[in-house]
Amino acid sequence: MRYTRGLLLLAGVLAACTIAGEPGVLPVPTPQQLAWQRHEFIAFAHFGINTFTDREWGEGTEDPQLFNPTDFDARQWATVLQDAGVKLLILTAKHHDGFCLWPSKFTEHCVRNSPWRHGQGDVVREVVDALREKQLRVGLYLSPWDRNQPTYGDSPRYNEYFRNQLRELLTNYGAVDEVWFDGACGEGPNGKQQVYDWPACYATVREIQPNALIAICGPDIRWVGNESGVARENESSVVERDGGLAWHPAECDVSIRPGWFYHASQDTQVKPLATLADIYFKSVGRNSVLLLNIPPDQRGRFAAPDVARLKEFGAFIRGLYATDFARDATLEASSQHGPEGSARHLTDGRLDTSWTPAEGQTTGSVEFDLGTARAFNVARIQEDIALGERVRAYHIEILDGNQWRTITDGKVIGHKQLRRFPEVTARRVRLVIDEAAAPPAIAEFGLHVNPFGTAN
Ligand code: FUL
Repeated sequence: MRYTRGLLLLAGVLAACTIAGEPGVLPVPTPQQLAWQRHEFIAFAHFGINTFTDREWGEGTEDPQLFNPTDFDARQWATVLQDAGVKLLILTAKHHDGFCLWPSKFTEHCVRNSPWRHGQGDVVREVVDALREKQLRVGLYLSPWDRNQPTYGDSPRYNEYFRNQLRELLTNYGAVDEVWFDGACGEGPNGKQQVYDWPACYATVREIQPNALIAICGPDIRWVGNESGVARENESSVVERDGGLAWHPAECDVSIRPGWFYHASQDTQVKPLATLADIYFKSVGRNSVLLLNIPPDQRGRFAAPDVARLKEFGAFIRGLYATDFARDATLEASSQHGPEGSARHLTDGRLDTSWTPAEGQTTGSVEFDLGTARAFNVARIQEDIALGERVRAYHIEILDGNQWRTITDGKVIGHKQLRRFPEVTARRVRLVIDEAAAPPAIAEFGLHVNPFGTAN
């Protein structure tokens, strides 16, 4: 089994060191990447034959008769996800064991040969319908590595099988926003290493679902490099590719439990709220999208401990933003680019309007007078990334007695930074842009309270 995600990680690290970007050549997201970044929090559901064999990786020899959820309810998934603030769900339509959650006409290793709904069921259909009822977006995981398929390892023949399945999935279930291709790759029964035909896969996705983003082994969304849900500080969406710069934003995948699939033995190991909160700051708060896995159980529902935790997590996220001491502050900018670049855009709740300093300036500051001294421990800064990542260095300072004191600083802002620091009490706060590749366009600024403090 070869793992290509390591290479992707290396590419990401190199990219982070080589961001150049002169004004005018800054990469920007496609409209689809922009919408995706603004989802911030999305989910994964690992569900399949492994759910019934209590394994993480099936061998492909499992009997489809084992797949038999006793109380399958995709609406429960959708309701729980929506309440938690999740915007999109990626379902494992096929994991490495090759078992398909939809009745594929290209294999017998699928739900059609299971007792569930007397072989008439279609998990993909029920999940996409339930998601759409709640205005949630759809993503599909289709594992290229297939331990059941006899043609695997016979590269051209398997590639055709894989593309047929991809075509089937992308044709029959309406709009798909994200297609997740894992890099795991093994040898087939013939002892040969399978060589995937990625260009043909991408062409198929583009042809059938031009709005779908291709993640991980794909050009649109980048794996962050670990499975702990943690981005680096100053994680940038701009990477070097083919000698130029490209927009390739990071996605942070992590499971709410130790495993990706459900195991009753892990019911007591659902991550504590404090851990999820920390992950949120280290993913969404570091200019990345959080992809949190919640594995449905053998009933085909999210298990009680996960449901409870997601509820708390959703409440934590809403609570974090509910208090914002900057919202009603009096603002004074070092300069601004006419009414369009007015500093008041920093607190208007819109990501498509921003404060921009006067013509041609790439540095500047805005002072927030909160009216009265307030205690806070998180600052939120957001660029309008439709215009690219422009800021290269910034800091935030407070007036402490008669001295301005820096409480946090950084390089990349991007869609969102949530900067944690030991609680401070201040009335006057200043956001200072020290360096930018083009006139900065700062969309939002907020001052919040994290109940877990800095250390979680
Ligand atoms: C990995 C897979 O091998 C795991 O089973 C899981 O699907 C994870 C998200 O990606 O590469």
